[in-house]
Amino acid sequence: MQENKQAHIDSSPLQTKSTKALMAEVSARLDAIEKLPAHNGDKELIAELESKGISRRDFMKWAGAMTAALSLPASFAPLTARAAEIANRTPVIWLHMAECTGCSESLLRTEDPSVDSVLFDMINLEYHETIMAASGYQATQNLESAIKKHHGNYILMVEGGIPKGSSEYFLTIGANGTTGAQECRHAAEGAMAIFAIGTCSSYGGVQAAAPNPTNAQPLDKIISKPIIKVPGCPPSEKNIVGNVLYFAMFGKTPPIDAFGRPTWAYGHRIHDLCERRGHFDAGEFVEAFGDSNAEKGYCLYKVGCKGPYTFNNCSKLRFNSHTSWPIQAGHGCIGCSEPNFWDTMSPFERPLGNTPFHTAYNGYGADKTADTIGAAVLAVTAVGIAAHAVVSSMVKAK
Ligand code: FSX
Ligand code: SF4
Ligand code: F3S
Repeated sequence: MQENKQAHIDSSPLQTKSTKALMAEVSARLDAIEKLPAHNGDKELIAELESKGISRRDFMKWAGAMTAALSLPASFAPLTARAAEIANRTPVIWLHMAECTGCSESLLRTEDPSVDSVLFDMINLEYHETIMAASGYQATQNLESAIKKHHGNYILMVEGGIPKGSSEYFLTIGANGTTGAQECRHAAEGAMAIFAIGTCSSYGGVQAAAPNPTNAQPLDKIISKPIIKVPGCPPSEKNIVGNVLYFAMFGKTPPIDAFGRPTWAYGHRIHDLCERRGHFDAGEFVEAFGDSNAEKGYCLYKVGCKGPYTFNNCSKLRFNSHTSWPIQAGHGCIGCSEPNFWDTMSPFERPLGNTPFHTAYNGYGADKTADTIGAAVLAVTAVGIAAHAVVSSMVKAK
């Protein structure tokens, strides 16, 4: 189980202040940010969006949806829009550790740019190895000067797991052979906020899967400052951008769950908001990939879906400009935003059944119903109609 060093900062500003007072506070914060120099000079977000075919009206609709996603009252939408418009004032240093770069790619490689991806382009990325031209000594120098120039004022984003201890040298970066852990510790010193981007940086990810030969660790095992975790392999662009906006507006970490994830994004079980949930409740399951039930869009539980144990908002916000998400595409959720999912959720195409599993909410209890149903379904799996009857009666009885 993951330790959570940040539980003490888990409180919503709306619980302690009136909406009006909070709006005034956010507005004053944004006024102060607006006075800072913009990193790309006269480039304005609205003009950039319009050049990509996204109108101001679309942008305001996006701001409304983002405000709702952040669990803020609708009256905050103009403030969310403003925070987005001035996102180019805050410098961001993005470090790559051991990973596949999928987190960056999820934001950068989009054929049909969304507000989120254009916004990400506008963000003052002072250092990001995937997109910068410099390499070798020049890159190292760029990192150093960004850290010095913006000391105390930059957001540090770290992607990837980090080898620790005697294994630290399994990951060296740059011309001087600095280890990943050294680089993280150094860059964390002057950061005003730190984001662990992706499951690797949040929980260790694929590198930390058994037998973890490089002793890869999550960022919170390397540095001791508070971290905003944005897991997912990769996380959606909305979850990255939403947390940046939240930090700009409130100057603090959003409320988090027991695994350190912001509850606005990771507060709901995939299973509870899944478009196939009606089929689960009705006992209608895909029995094998490619069967006629798959064509009908039935539930993927029996082919391994881990939606009942996974907390994320992909079913609501989806990926690639809201186009699709894993379950819509026809494969079960593999639990990619949960700690240690490579070990605990695999094999990915087989159900967990009643294997004990620890979720962020109430331990085993949160997914008890799904487990019970899953176990019953597996027991009668040979007779589809019987399974249907068993599940239906259990669902009615609960
Ligand atoms: Fe890859 Fe990022 Fe997965 Fe990890 O995403 S998409 S392996 S979470 O660190 O690059
Ligand atoms: Fe959706 Fe998976 Fe739950 Fe089925 S088991 S309803 S596919 S989340
Ligand atoms: Fe990951 Fe499951 Fe969403 S695999 S992307 S949490 S549907």
